[in-house]
Amino acid sequence: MLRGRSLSVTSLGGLPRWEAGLPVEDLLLFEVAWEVTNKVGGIYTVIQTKAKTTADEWGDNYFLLGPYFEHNVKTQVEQCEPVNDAVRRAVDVMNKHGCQVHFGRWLIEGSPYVVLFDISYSAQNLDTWKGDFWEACNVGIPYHDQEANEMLIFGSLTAWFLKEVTDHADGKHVIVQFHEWQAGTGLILSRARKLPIATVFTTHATLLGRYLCAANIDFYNHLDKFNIDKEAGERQIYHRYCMERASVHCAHVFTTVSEITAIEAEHMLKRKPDVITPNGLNVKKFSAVHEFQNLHAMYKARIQDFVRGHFYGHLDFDLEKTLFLFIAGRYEFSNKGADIFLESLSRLNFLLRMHKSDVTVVVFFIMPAKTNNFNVETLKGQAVRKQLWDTAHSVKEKFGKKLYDALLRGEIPDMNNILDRDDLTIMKRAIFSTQRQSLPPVTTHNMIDDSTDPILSTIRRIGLFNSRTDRVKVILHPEFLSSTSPLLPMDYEEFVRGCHLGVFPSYYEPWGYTPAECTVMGIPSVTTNLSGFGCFMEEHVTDPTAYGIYIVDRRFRSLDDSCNQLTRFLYGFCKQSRRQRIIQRNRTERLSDLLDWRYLGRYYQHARHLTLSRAFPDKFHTETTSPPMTEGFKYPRPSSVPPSPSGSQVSSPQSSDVEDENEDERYDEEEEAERDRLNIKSPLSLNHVPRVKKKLHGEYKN
Ligand code: G6P
Ligand code: 1S3
Repeated sequence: MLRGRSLSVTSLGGLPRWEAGLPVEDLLLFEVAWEVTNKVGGIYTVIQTKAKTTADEWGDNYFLLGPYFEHNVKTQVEQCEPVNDAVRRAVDVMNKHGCQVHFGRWLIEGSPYVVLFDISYSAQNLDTWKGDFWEACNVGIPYHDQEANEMLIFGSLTAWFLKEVTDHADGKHVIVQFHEWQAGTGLILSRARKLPIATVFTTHATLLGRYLCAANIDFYNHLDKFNIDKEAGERQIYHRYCMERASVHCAHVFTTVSEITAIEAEHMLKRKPDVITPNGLNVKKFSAVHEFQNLHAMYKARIQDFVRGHFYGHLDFDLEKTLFLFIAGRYEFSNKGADIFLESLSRLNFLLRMHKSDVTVVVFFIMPAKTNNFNVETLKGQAVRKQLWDTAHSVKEKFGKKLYDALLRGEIPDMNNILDRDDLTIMKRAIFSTQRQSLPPVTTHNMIDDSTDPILSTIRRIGLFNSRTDRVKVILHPEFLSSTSPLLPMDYEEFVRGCHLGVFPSYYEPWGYTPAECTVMGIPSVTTNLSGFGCFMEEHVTDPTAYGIYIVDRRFRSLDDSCNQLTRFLYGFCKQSRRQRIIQRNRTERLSDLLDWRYLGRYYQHARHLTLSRAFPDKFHTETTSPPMTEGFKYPRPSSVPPSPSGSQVSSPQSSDVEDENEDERYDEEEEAERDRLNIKSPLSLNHVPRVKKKLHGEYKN
């Protein structure tokens, strides 16, 4: 089993100087990815968030290579002339030879230079370039696989560009990092043409891993048993698989984003990664700790408004005792764990009803699917809410004026007559408009594949229809969020901040940015020990649950047991008081340092050292390539145990069926924060307080 490399305690003191040993001014660094300026999935987040630290280190010698799409460039890129001679020359030469190569600065933090190739403009070369690719590696690409064809053009343009640059690099050594199979053809062609470059290939997910997991195969227990050629062939991705595997083996250095994907890569791609490069984020710290708590309150109010409209006529639950949970991401039903989440929600619903809980849980599924726009009932809900608001407002105005006039006359108005018949009529009509014949909808859009959609089908099976008696309500929003939406006008970050818990019980998740993003915003989340992020947290945080990172065991337990564990996490979360949630959010946010590129960037730096030493051994020596510090760093258990100050919520999964009913009032947030800061053992530590044991197993059957 591969061992991860831990951060050193000392590493948290400031920016590491890994690049200090490298003469950056004598080098050029290129990173190639299909998602440069082009948001498709997680690789965009990697590149975009990392840009600032890399640009800070490399300055004008850092370039990102990606595809040109007019709408992306118009909104994100400021076109300009290259300053670097070799790059300017390469762009000019290619443009003179009938290509369309654009150069500019990507308008994100760090404003890195981008070189963008117009793929469609060079499409007439496809057949010739297919021939070249065959010559290089004997991989043929079928004409009907449009995506693979586009990647071939992208790769051919990349290799051409790198050839022009290296021909005139003026003694500078060139490092090129290629992300994922889509960028891999550029690597294969560059190596076949023996370009003098040091290469890194990074895989963010293997093709076969994604396909096999989505097919509900017991993937992790059979890693060494798959006939991989056959599996790829049966799924008609053999050529893509060959492109991926060839890229992996052509690279001087092979990296991947997590240990779990390293193991997977070893089996699926037959090479053990040289370096694991965990994904980071560009973390922005507020100067005052309470600032992110205020944002939570502010955005929660916006979500509450939406819920008021969505559940009009059925708003018989207390919004102050309502928790907002969500799952978000690429719509891969079982890979992203939507299946087990729904099952757990059904069990949670049962538990909350059985225990007559006054808590209501509203769960959002933000996963894009094919739709025909918003459905009428959902839009009507927001219109009804608005109408009620306007009615209340106009009656309030009249009431206020009458009251004011009466006070001016020195009278206390007769409260029985302060509202006239018209006011009562308007209010009655407003109330009548909230009557509805149907239950609040479980989806906000008209789904094209309504009858076969996996989320809707499961909702039908488990019967979570938003009825009055349900304590768990479900809303599928099959479109990414946008601040310009007429329904829920919030962008993703605002929405996350307004929620209470992100739930991402993935089965296939090489890294998993969604829980990481929650963490840096101080929102607790659920992840799994099959996700790169979950494993990373397990490794670096002594008691992740204490910090609001709930890790579901999907590796060593049956599906049903994992489901019970998730239910237990959710039920425990529902039993927390507001004060306990606030304390937990403070703790969650403290982990954000661990996820900052300023620290995690060192693994990329190490990969660059390593590739230079392998590609140019005479010039760069191996002793400069030792891996990042390995003495283990762990976030300690918060000093004031119990870390998860909840009724049923305890620090670690093993003991999570222990309860303490009376903890609620025992903590003072400020006091605790100060104790943590000074690392003083809490006098209120409940380590020794007897707890009521309660078995939750067996209670979940509907
Ligand atoms: C933040 C705000 C508090 C608010 C709390 C609600 O901490 O600063 O003013 O009371 O959020 O927390 P809850 O978990 O109930 O949404
Ligand atoms: C992949 O994107 P995905 O959601 O298809 O790459 C991401 C960035 O490395 C990673 O976070 C994710 O787990 C992978 O699956």
